Amino acid sequence: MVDSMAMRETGMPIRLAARLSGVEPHLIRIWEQRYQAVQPRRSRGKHRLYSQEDVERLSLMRQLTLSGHSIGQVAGLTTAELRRLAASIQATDRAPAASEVIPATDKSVDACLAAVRAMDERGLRKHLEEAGSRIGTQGLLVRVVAPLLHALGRLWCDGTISAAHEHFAATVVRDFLGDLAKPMGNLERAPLLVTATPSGQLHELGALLVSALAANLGWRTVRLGASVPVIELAGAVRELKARALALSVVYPEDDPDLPRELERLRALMPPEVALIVGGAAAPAYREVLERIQAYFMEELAQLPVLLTDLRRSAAPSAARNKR
Ligand code: B12
Repeated sequence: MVDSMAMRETGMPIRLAARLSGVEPHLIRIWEQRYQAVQPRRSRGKHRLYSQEDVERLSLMRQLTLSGHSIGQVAGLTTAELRRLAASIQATDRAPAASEVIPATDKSVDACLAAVRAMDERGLRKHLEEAGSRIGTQGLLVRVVAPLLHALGRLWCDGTISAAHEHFAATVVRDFLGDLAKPMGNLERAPLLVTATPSGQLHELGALLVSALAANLGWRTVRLGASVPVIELAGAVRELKARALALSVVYPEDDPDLPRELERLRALMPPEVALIVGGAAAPAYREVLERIQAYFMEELAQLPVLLTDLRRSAAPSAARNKR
């Protein structure tokens, strides 16, 4: 079992690093021993402990090797050089995604878009429900709802749909996700995840997607909604004895106050509570996220692995305070 507190302070074990990066443990060891691709710290018991940056390096090296580079060519690059190289490859010939957890968009997205164009709420809900029963809730969230939202952004941008269509769709999707995020069954002993967006971040559907996914994985979730001041976030996490706080950061990507606010948040939160951050604008705040050792997730589909791990390694205080 992973001691999450130790994990936050000193790194993660090879098993979790492998699952998050998509590189098998034996390959990680080979890349490390032969090519010094990463240099994990060691625990007192001499186990390897990987940092978030190690995981990112492994994930980038995986993309690059899958797209034809040899590990010897890329292992010595700095993390910034790896990012640049991976981005240049993606721009031309998109390499397979880091963890291959980014499945294809489901066919129902087109039907959902047609319902949005017709502003047909019943139709949109029907397509979402039908997809959910066909591919399951996780599939629905990752392969239908997220791609649908991305498509709406593109169509709004190129003028194919109006702002009214986008507002309509966001409203229906928000209600739909809200239903999915509601607690199911007896969750007395389940770990608790608080979701929100921080001050200045008004796009709330990423946080709702996370709530719905966590609820589907048997977590209790408390949704605080959009643009929540850090003092309130930290207070709620303490009061609720949450296991983790998930923040969605979508727009803008250049809020000069957000890095300081995130640092304050980390300092105000109990150290054993995991801070998870995702959303399209999150990479723009990568520096501060690394500094405060937040779990930075590029894809919603990476979340189940982390939640499963956090669940297994229930924080001591949460375990003591089962409600
Ligand atoms: C719905 C929507 C709105 C709604 C929001 C309603 C609401 N209640 O949330 C409304 C209509 C209000 C709106 C307003 C605006 N919007 Co808007 N909006 C969108 C849209 C279509 C979806 C947004 C969304 O929820 N995305 C969240 C998820 C679905 O996407 P994601 O960030 O890529 O996250 C993925 C993962 O990272 C993960 N994830 C997200 N969060 C988290 C968190 C954790 C912990 C984890 C693990 C994972 C995770 O889930 C996603 C799926 O994989 C996007 C299109 C898009 N591409 O996202 C535009 C978009 C974000 N909006 C945009 C813009 C420009 C605006 C406005 C400025 C428009 C305007 N001129 O008024 C305003 C800004 C308001 C403000 N001050 O913030 C731009 C931003 C472009 C940019 N980065 O510069 C986008 C990208 C559209 C576009 N193509 O141009 N918007």
